[in-house]
Amino acid sequence: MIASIRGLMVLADDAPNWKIDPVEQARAACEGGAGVVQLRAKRAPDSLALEWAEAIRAITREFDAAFFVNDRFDLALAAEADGVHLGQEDIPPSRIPAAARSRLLIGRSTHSLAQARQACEDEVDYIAFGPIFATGSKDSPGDPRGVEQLAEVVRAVRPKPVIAIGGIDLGNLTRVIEAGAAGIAVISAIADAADPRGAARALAESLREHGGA
Ligand code: TZP
Ligand code: MG
Repeated sequence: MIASIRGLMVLADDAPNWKIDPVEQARAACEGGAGVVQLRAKRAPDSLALEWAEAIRAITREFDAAFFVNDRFDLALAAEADGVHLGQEDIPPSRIPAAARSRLLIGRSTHSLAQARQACEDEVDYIAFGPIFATGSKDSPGDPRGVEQLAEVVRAVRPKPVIAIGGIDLGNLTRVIEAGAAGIAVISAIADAADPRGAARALAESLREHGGA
């Protein structure tokens, strides 16, 4: 079982605008040195999402990376993922059945200080906070929260790891790590890159350099 979630988390996403599918995104992420992959299948039927999850589980095992499934603890269990990532509109962490909880880590998306504090009370394993910057990768992402709010959340939930998300790239990740984030989660920085593996490597290296890995 993974001790703590930090560093580079790549969301392998099934939006049709990306040039490569979630499994290819996951492979590029792992080859580039990502420590965590999260499958974010918002559109695919369950049977295809499970196929992707099983393929990504095999790749992450090969690279010793952690694997999370977005939204769905049933798919996470079926694919033997390390954890499930729950948004504010998903089943609340406290309602995950104990038998599933004992096998899965839980990440929680938050968009405010109050939600982050609640996630802490729910004893999740990491908190994602964002969007930090503007992003086109999520429907209705809300206003960018910025690095000051990120720093406030980090202080409020310490020592719980906070993963920053939303519009993060090589150009702004230093500010995110300086604000105290334990890591970053990205979609377009990998899925939309001309060289996804190289993009993952550059992010992972920069994170290590700045103490965020
Ligand atoms: N949650 C908050 S912002 C976001 C999600 C899933 C999208 C992040 O994508 P990108 O392309 O890294 O901005
Ligand atoms: Mg969700």
